[in-house]
Amino acid sequence: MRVEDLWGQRWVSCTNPLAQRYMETAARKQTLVCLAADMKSIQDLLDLIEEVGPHIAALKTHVDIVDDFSIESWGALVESANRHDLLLFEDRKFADIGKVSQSQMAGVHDIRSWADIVTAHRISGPDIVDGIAAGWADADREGGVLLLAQMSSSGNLLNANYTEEVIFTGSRSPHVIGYIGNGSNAEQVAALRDRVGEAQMIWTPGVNLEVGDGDMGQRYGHPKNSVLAGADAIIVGSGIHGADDRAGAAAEYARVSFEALSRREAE
Ligand code: S5P
Repeated sequence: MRVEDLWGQRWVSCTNPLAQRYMETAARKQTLVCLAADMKSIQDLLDLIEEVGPHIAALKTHVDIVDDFSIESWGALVESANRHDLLLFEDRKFADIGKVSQSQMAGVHDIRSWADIVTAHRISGPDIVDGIAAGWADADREGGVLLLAQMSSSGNLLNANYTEEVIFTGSRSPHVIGYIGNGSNAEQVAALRDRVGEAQMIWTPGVNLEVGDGDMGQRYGHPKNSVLAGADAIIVGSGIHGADDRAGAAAEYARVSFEALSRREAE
């Protein structure tokens, strides 16, 4: 299917190069899955990517949970992500002042040198986005920020007014490619899409084929409902890496998400 037919208005309006690369990859591989690869060793990460790589469109990491991290061995993960044509997304959830966020893009993990996308909270002020962008610029690279507009965890403090401020900031910055939305609640995703319009992405964690409460306050909605409500990527962790048949699970999330997008655009 042609990418413009699959994505409709989103393809036309959402012109950020990283967003366009994601949409092309998703169309070619027929999947909207961003894998939340919450593994604790580099070998576990590499094994997981080898198994599920063909069924996912992006790879999300938490580099600071990897026990045996070194910038040299991380190179193997970057190489693997490139080989599978995956955007590399470090879910760092930056939250400090702009200047410190710029420094945190460097440091031991040197996120600026390998991540295409990072997450950030808006809590400290809008300058955090410029700080992160300056971090990439220090490494002669450009990347995209996903601002947390909603969260999937129960009791979070991101209320509707806060979400509004996040979108106000994000819509004015060329560095913000979109938002994290609450995939556990399709009505919230639909409300977010109404406010965001067509020009930016919404990626939703808190999705699982088994809906309901997860561990430690996590909540899950169905990935199909999230995509029908306006999500462009589903962020799936334990639904894939916790499955007995990880490749089979990834293929199923790919099928469900891709079918939902095709249905959304046909309606
Ligand atoms: O609100 C959020 C935002 C994020 S980025 N809720 C989340 O769960 N996440 C991330 O999504 C979280 O850090 C984890 O990596 C992933 C969800 O994993 P799962 O195992 O619950 O699917």
